[in-house]
Amino acid sequence: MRTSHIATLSVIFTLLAASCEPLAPEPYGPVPTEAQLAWQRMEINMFCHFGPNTFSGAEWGTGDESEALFNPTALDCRQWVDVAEQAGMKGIILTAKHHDGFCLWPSAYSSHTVTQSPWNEGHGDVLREFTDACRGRVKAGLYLSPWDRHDSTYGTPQYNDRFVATLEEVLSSYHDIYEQWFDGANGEGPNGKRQKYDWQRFNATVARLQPNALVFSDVGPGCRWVGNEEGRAGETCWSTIDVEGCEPGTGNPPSDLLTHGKQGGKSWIPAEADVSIRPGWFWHADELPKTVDELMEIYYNSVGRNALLLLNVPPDTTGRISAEDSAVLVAFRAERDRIFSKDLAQGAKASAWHRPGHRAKNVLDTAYHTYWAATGKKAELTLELDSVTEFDIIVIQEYIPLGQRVTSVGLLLDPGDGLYSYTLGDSPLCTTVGYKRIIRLSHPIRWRKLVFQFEGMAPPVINRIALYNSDK
Ligand code: FUL
Repeated sequence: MRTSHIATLSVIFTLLAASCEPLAPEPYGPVPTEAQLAWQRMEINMFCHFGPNTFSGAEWGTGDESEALFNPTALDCRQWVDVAEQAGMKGIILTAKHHDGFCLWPSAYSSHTVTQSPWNEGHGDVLREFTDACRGRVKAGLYLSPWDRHDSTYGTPQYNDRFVATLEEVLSSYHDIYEQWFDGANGEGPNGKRQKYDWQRFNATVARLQPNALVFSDVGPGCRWVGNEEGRAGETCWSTIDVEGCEPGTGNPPSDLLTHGKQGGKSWIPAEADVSIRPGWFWHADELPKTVDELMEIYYNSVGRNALLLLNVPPDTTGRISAEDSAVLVAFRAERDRIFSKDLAQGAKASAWHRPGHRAKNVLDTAYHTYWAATGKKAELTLELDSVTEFDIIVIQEYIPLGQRVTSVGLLLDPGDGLYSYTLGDSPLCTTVGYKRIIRLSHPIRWRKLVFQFEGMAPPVINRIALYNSDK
């Protein structure tokens, strides 16, 4: 063959190959950063409230309690990590400094720290032990309360300098931090004054020293408070929201807006649902953990509604997570595994109009980055199951790297003759989907051919549909 023919053929082949390449749809609206996506995929993380309150029985320390209070008898941060791993949690956030101002590390900017406590004869460092224990196993995050009831400069501009110096200290002395948790609480300091927090500087300090860390606050910028402490996102829950002019704490948007987010909002600030396994945030001898059923309800209302669940599990006075709490966490994990280990949609035939290369069958595989891309804002996807199947839970995931688009999902039960279908219920199955939506049906359905009806602000992009039976 002549060289010119070979060249022509190779151009044709290249063009053909290019035309078969799946063309990714354009992103729609704001999209998550890589760090936000990785964070959302963690799904359930652990919160650890630990400090002088653990020993005094208080929830909000006054700031003048003696450092002698802090004396865990058998601190074991590796045990926290063991429990988190067994419970299927991917990260742990520790209260390095709560409102009482006590620092769990030997801070150069405070004399109200572990150094002044009897624990390890003043040579201990909980943050060191915590971040070392997390390394390579789960991600570590830090809670630092700007509200400080101990610091004498609180209520003056010097306090902001001190808080920034403290942040710099913790963010540069330990390992990588995946989330910096800023509590919006803003009460009075020891001199009766309130502080005007310099949020811009606080956020910029995190961005400079831990560029991959998400900043949690009531209004982000990394992730936002869900607006309640019950672990409940809205039935409609957008990861988009408008927060211009808002500030954590005093300048918060209405909690309803935080719970639901805003369709068409300008910023991607997904919701984090923080809730405690016990009535209090800190460990108290007379309190008991929630039951598995209560935790499952929380799971459905948070992870199942496009939020991340941050479940607080407070270590006790020994410095370990109590046997009651770890037992219920292991049972909570076992219950999730029991329900969600067998996807009944596997083996089904999926069909729909689709953009080239992004076929309907992609909703059935477990690869994260393959998806079905619909051709219009209203789109149907048919799942023909192997046989008549009983299910009562439907899980749907939008491929959020291309934005959150879906505004409603309905389901038709097709008798298979193509002539007519039954609508399931009068209303759609759900409104928003987002990263993950878990729909619990009021009663199990036995059917074979299902037609999902999607509507979106832009053509839906779905990376997963799965069916489960909670009874089996
Ligand atoms: C609140 C605090 O006042 C509570 O003590 C707890 O730390 C909770 C997670 O945030 O704002």
